[in-house]
Amino acid sequence: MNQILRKLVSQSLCGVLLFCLAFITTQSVNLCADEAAHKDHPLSGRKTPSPGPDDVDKFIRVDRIAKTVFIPLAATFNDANHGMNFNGHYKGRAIYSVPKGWKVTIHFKNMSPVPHSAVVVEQVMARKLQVGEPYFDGASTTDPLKGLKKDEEFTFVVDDIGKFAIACGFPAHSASGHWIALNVTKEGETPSLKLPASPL
Ligand SMILES: [Cu+2]
Repeated sequence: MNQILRKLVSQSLCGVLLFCLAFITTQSVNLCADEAAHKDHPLSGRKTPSPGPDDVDKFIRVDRIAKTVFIPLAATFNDANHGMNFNGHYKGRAIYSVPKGWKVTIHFKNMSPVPHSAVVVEQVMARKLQVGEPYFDGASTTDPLKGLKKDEEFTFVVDDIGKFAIACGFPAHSASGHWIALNVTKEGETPSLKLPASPL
């Protein structure tokens, strides 16, 4: 009888321990996921100031060996330009430069309930009511005219030198300033991001 009781107690202790372990593991996985999200996308909020020159490293990650550039891109990062901004900037005032032949990965996140999207077009197209097709293969979120995707990553190779825009493809947004600049420079140059000291 005593033996059966001991066995029962040890079995239930084991169960409790397993439950605790599972709980702790889930919690740490959640923490890791949160950390990863924050790493990709610096914190935003309606009243968050637009990032300036000191914040550049948070908005561009460069791998010189793999020749890749990673850009976290938050639509409606804050209230600037009535929310029609990327990472708090608009009308081309944030300027990414990437040398020809490099691969660019953009992690798009829409922080607002209003539809937004991202599509890379020639800078002259950014003034149009509809910005049109992406200039580089794969350089847009899915169905940019509708802008229904909230979180999407896309990768493309910049195989032409010129002045481009990362524009919102939702009708009239880019014409209202919802775009930032992407310049494709000569091969051999260093990727960079210029952020203005103060947004308009
Ligand atoms: Cu938009």
